[in-house]
Amino acid sequence: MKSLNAPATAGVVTEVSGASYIVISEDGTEFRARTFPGTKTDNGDASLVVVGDSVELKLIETGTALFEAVITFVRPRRSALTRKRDVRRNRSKEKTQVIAANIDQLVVVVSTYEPLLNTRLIDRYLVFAESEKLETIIVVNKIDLEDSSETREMMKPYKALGYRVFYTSAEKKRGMKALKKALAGKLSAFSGHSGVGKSTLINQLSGHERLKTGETNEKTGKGLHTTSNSVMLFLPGGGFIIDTPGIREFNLSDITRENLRFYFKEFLSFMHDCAYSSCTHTVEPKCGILKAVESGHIDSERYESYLAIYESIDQNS
Ligand SMILES: Nc1nc2c(ncn2[C@@H]2O[C@H](COP(=O)(O)OP(=O)(O)OP(=O)(O)O)[C@@H](O)[C@H]2O)c(=O)[nH]1
Ligand SMILES: [Mg+2]
Ligand SMILES: [Zn+2]
Repeated sequence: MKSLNAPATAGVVTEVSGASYIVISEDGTEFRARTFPGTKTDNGDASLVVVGDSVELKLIETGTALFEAVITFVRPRRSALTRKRDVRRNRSKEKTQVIAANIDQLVVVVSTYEPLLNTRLIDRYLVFAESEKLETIIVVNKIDLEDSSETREMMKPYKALGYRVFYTSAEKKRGMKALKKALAGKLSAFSGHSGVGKSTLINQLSGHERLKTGETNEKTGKGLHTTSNSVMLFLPGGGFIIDTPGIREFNLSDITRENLRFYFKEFLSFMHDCAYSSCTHTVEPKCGILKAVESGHIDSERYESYLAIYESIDQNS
């Protein structure tokens, strides 16, 4: 039994359920932990402890107690995958909810069909990843349902920009080896719409049927939001993966209309052609970006995404 005065230890949060956390210490021991009013942190987000957090623990008497440790300190986050709670009227920053912390790599998962491939969402993720300087890979799952040249065509601009694209079928176990290699030795978070197959892929990759997976709606092809909490799993061969709940729309709360242009990396080499230094690349004459779109140097779908995100950013926020 661990004694009350056991030395403090540190670990990583792998699971959150209500007010209870699973923390794996540096030597691989698992603890059931909780926070207490004295839990300290310098992180400003609404979420005190999330999956991926590095925390300091104080062990407590186990005996009859439900918990084996209390979290005394949540260390600063190196990175954070966030989403905004649906509180339209109160758009304060405190409402940003962290889904996963300290990730090295963001894995954007889309599916070819059910739900249908959506590059607008990919572009939102990429803007976020560029702004956070996060490595990103794109996974196109369910290639057993549809693997047309159109699908591959849609992904060409991403490859041209240097993003790595993986084609998989979690169902038919295709493309798993290459994906596994890209995840080795890193902490990666899988994110994407509900029903694209994130949990199914992670079950395949980790070799356990541990995560619950769900059907997609027959009529709409949309997922049913099966995963409700983030969970971190070990990848045999090295690396960790965080499964996250399906998102409806990806939050870009820290992006402004002014800095958005810097996160479309293909814009960078054409911006100096704009007549105005404050060019928004929407309606201005002599705009280097618009010219590049017309000449085909910038993909028009990517530009449409820029406009859509630009429009969606509240100027006053
Ligand atoms: N045909 C086909 N179906 C798949 C594939 N991968 C997953 N599915 C199915 O898609 C449905 C949704 O899969 P999940 O893994 O639950 O999707 P998810 O992305 O985790 O969804 P949320 O947890 O709701 O965000 C399930 O019925 C899976 O069996 C695939 O490669 N091919
Ligand atoms: Mg899931
Ligand atoms: Zn311009």
